[in-house]
Amino acid sequence: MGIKINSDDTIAAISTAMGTGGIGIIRISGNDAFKIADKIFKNKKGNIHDLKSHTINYGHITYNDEIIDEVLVSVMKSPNTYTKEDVIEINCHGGIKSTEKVLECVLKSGARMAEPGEFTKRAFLNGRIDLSQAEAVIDIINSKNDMAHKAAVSRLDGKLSRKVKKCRENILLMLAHIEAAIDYPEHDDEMMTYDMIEKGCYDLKEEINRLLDTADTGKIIREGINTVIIGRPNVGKSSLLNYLIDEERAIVTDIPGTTRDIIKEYININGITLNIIDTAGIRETEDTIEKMGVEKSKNYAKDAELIFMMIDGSKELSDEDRKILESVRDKKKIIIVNKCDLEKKADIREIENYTDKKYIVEMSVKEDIGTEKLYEIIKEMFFAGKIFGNDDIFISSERNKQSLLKAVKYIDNVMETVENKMPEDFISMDLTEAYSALGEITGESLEEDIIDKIFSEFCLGK
Ligand SMILES: Nc1nc2c(ncn2[C@@H]2O[C@H](COP(=O)(O)OP(=O)(O)OP(=O)(O)O)[C@@H](O)[C@H]2O)c(=O)[nH]1
Ligand SMILES: [Mg+2]
Repeated sequence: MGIKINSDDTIAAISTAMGTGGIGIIRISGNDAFKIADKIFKNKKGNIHDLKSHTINYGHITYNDEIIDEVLVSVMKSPNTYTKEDVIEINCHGGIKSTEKVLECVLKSGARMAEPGEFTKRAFLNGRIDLSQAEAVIDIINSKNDMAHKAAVSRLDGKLSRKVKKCRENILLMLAHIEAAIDYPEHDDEMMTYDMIEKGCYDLKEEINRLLDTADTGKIIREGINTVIIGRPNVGKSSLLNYLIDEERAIVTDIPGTTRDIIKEYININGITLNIIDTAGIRETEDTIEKMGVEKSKNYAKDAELIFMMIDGSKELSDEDRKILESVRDKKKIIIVNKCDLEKKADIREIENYTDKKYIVEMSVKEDIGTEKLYEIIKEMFFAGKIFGNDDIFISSERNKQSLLKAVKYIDNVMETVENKMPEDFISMDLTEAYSALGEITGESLEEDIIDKIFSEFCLGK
């Protein structure tokens, strides 16, 4: 399935989102991009080959003498293009029909439909960007909040790549030193080699661990925090959801048992995304539908990364509250004591038995009291109150994390070998493995099918 670097195919796809819009863009890339465009693009200035590179040109797409659309065509000659190949971008009128018809003309004139992510894959295979930068492209497209966007842009700029490359260079230096020691044993001062390797590994491990430390934060920034609101019926869970997303999304009534099925939404709070779920109030019930909802609530709570456990502060704590509190005792949670606009009946000291007091917030969704505190707690819980700068690098993909962990494992092996004064060949072997594990991040040492899989998760036209 993989497309080889020497593929002669010229590929094409609609690169803008499907639907109606101001402009739709059809992108063509490959050796025949200009030839194909020439067949269908009529303009006053002449052939595409005669046009200056990196210019935008007015004209019409025509097929069998029929005018298909009025367009602007960008002509970009290799190698300074997205894919490093000849690239044509046809800007036509946005609209499902116009873009589809122009694409159809392009395909009939000799281009092949691109696979998802194939343009970016070509940029990678042609050496313009490495794999971590290619992954950053898709992260930029998918980013749901400012922080995720900023982190992805910094990765596209090559910040992570440069760091990984530096580590790999250091490993190569160590390998060279060992090779020399093996080839010219008469010049080798064994102690010096071991000392040098030990110091090198120590520094390397520190550098990699620093990156690994960012993995949890990186994942949260990229994917958001999976948050579930739970509590007894009628405490105000759906009201909180509606408040947070600023929309009347969930039905709110004063009848306990209003929410039956779960409702998923996502919200941004100061750059942090919460993937939030409102659930059915948990209670013993004979109602079949409600019962199913209650089961779902419990299951979602089990898998959540953060729980908003809500209590009605205007009522005394009930056994049902206690049972729910107990069931989430070991989870990361914030206990929200709602309806603080009414007279307080719930005993906060008893609630403190279930969590650190700093994670209890008295709120009134109705009167907009306590939300700022809620946001502060979340920030403190997940980012330890840290503010991130432009230079921060985050490991946000599980794939990258696994490669780093693998590298650390081999470096540990090397350190053990050195400690036990075992032969230098062992060191070379493990260092080579660590070198290759790090290369997986930039894509220099990855199997083709894994690379294919990564790009297949891209969207069409990118
Ligand atoms: N006084 C007061 N009433 C509130 C507050 N928050 C919610 N309510 C009211 O409490 C009632 C229940 O609110 P919901 O948001 O439907 O409660 P729920 O927890 O989703 O209930 P179920 O879906 O039945 O589990 C509604 O009448 C809300 O208007 C608050 O802060 N103060
Ligand atoms: Mg509800």
